[in-house]
Amino acid sequence: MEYDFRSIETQQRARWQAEGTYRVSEEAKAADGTPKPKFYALDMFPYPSGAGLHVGHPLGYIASDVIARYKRHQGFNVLHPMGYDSFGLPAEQYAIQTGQHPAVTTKANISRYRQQMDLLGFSFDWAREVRTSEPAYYKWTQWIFAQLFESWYDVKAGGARPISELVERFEAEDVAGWNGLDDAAKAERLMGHRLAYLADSLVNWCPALGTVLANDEIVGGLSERGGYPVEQKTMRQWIMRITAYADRLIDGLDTVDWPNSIKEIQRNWIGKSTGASIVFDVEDAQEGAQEGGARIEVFSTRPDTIYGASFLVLAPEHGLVAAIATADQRDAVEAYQKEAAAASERERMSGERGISGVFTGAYALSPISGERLPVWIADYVLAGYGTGAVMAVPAGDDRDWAFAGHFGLPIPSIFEGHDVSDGALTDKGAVLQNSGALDGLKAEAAIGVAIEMLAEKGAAEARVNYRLRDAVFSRQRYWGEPFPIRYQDGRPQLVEDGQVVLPEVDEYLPTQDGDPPLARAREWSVPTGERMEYNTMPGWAGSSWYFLRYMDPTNDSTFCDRSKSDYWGQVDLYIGGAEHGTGHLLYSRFWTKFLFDRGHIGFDEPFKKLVNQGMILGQSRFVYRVEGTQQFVSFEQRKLFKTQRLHVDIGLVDGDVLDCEGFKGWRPEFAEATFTLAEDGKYHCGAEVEKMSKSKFNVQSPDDLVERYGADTLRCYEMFLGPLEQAKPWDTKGISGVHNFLRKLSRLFRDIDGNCVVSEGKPTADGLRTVHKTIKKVSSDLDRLNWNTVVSAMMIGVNELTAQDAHQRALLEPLVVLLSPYAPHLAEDLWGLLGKDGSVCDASWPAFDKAHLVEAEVSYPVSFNGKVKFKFAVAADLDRGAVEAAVMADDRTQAQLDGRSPKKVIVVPGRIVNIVV
Ligand code: ANZ
Repeated sequence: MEYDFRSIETQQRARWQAEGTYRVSEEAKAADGTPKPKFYALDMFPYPSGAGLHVGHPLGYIASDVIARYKRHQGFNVLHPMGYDSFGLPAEQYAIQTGQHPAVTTKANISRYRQQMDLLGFSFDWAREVRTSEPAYYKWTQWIFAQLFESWYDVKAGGARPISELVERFEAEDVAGWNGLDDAAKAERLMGHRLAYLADSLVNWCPALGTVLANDEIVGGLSERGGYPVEQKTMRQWIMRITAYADRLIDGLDTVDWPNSIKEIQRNWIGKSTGASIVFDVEDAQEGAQEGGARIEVFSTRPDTIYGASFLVLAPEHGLVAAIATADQRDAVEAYQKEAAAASERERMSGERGISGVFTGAYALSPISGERLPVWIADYVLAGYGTGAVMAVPAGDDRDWAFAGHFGLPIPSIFEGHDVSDGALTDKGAVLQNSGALDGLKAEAAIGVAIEMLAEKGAAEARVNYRLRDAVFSRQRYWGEPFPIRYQDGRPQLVEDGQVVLPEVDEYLPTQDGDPPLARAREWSVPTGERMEYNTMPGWAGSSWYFLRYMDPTNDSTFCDRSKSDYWGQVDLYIGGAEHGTGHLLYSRFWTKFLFDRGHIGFDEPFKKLVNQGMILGQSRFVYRVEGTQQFVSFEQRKLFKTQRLHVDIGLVDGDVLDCEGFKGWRPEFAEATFTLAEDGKYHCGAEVEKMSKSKFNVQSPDDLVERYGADTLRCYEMFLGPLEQAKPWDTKGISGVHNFLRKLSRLFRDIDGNCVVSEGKPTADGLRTVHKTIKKVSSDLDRLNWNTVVSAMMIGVNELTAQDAHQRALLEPLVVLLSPYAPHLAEDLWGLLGKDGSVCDASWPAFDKAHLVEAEVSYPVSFNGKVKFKFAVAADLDRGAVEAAVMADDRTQAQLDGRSPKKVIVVPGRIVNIVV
């Protein structure tokens, strides 16, 4: 057989394993003894779910593997590792239902993933595998947490510093009476500076999941996982002071080569706005107000519009509301507060709840004009943003304008030529009027002047505000990293040796008192009066630094030796889904910057280049059940009845025709199914392209395809489907074509009986041209990360060589190397057939030689009076006169002339010959 892919693939994989082909070492040297340059190609590591891999998963892994192999051919020392993000909710949910320890399920899932990945011939160095749920790994996640706990952000120095330095400073300068404080007060003060700190915070609590969720784990007001309702609740939580890094997280984006869409998502998420905080005194503050009268501080990006402020609005949760509300408004205010608490932040922001608000009865005084401004509460002002209070400028802000209109509040006109009944004018180019000293200025100039004027009265200071919040880091779950924290006198202390191993519990549920599952741990022995931290870390903890651990995976004295991280440096190419823009990709940048600040690594952005692979879509199939019956009608009749559309496993459908017997046996509830068939006697299913997912029964497992066509075919096919970044429907129609390409390629090397047909003869000029054209195209496509067009270039090359009956070694050797990133098993096999020592993986990438690209012959279309009559091939280096002479001497020309002599012969060198008669 010329292409026995099954035996080839099994053999080559065994060989790679035996020879350690994919082991990498920092010591790698080039043939001449010089150190090789490094290249780090990384995939987002998977969460090992119970469902195994479908064909959408390996798409990114294949793409990164192609580049890893390409770079290795080019002489780079390539780090290309893989591991598992193995803490997480599904294993825990399963544990709750079945009592099965999450570690057991996780282990089983991992071995299934590994089996599937092994089939695909990746060049991963498995000796570097990491699993975030292994104690030897999370020991260092805990260590990083401890470093964060022991650090503060020194704004002057522009980075994180040890908290001990802050203590020294407090002591030396007796800052704010530090030396007189007792231990508890000191601890509390330091908590306000630590980068990992404990605080009461308003969190997104999901009762159904029994845990707190981060903003990016909530979609449309519901939990991303499971779609359960989420409510706001105050809890004492570990929090990461990511806001200290807000500016650097924005600036760093300019230094990385990422898709603009992801950079924009991060910029918006961080949401930097510059403006001022302005204070308004409350008139006749009610009883209980702060000494000296209540003051409302607002945050505004447009302090220049202060003359247009006609009322103030506080968030319903604002701490001053109770103090300033007048007696006759108190009931209405409290009722409104209750109502607003029930709505999510997103609902409040979107305005979909309509305009609502209540007057507090109090008035504040404008610091600039002394005017009395009524103070309202309304849910469009968010408690957690800025100061939770705004000065409302209806002429300049849409929401303020709508609010003023709704409640009949004044809309002062502050912009020249602006009719306030038309709506707010948000354009910063508008010229101010009725604004005292600001008249005639535009926002750009007026903002600074306004801040200065207000600052002189002590009523304002410039301020930068971020939408980004500090990140809640506690989860009330079992299957996560325990904190290296115990409590003494209610105060958190680091556990001395850093490591706390996840303890056994009898049930994976909260306790009766509502404590997280870890409170059930029996084996935790702590002195009386102490307890361990019961929360665990969130899913993003382990994944924020895993790319570093691959560099030094077994070190048990440090998370990653500095010499290793200096050697490998940043990830040169990171491939993964786009859905991690505000989660993983932001948090890992934050931790990287922190580790850099503290001198543990030498770079402060983790991923130099990022590519987001598009989603693979599945072809779903549907059956139509007449409601309330077991009668299924074929697609054509679905509208004749009241029918329910149900997903059916695509394995039971051929084209659109259902295997009815198979369907009955598929699931017990369909055992009694009866079918109304179409006119052709078949049951036709409906079809739709949707996300590939197990729940839609449209999943294609790579295993079946590998079994049928081989891993090399699947690899080439997945790349061939289209540009990596695009979403694309999965369709196996073209896979046999790709398989035939590999078979055809094999035939250049072996005949149908498997005998080697490679010759030692001299290659033809045509053969050389084909090969060098292909080298050129494949190299430049790979340099530009155009994975898909490489496959078509290779196909064209192989077709040409086949037509040329080319079997010369000099042509086939470079071809094998070009093939190797895409079809490594076959390439390795053919490399052996060519009698080469060592692995094809170490072969140098072929250089292309321009000289071979020059066409040896040119084929001229020959026209008579403008009509093409035939093609005429001549040597490319003939001059105009020689071409004319050769054409004229040809029989076909003489036949066309039929005895006439031409009036004119026009030769355009390299292009056409036109004969005018
Ligand atoms: C007066 C003003 C006049 C405003 C004007 C805008 C236009 P960004 O860019 O999103 O930071 N704001 C402040 N805190 C708020 C809160 N907690 N909830 C809702 N809105 C709040 O926008 C900041 C602007 O949003 C601030 O500037 C404030 O309204 C409002 F012509 O102040 B502005």
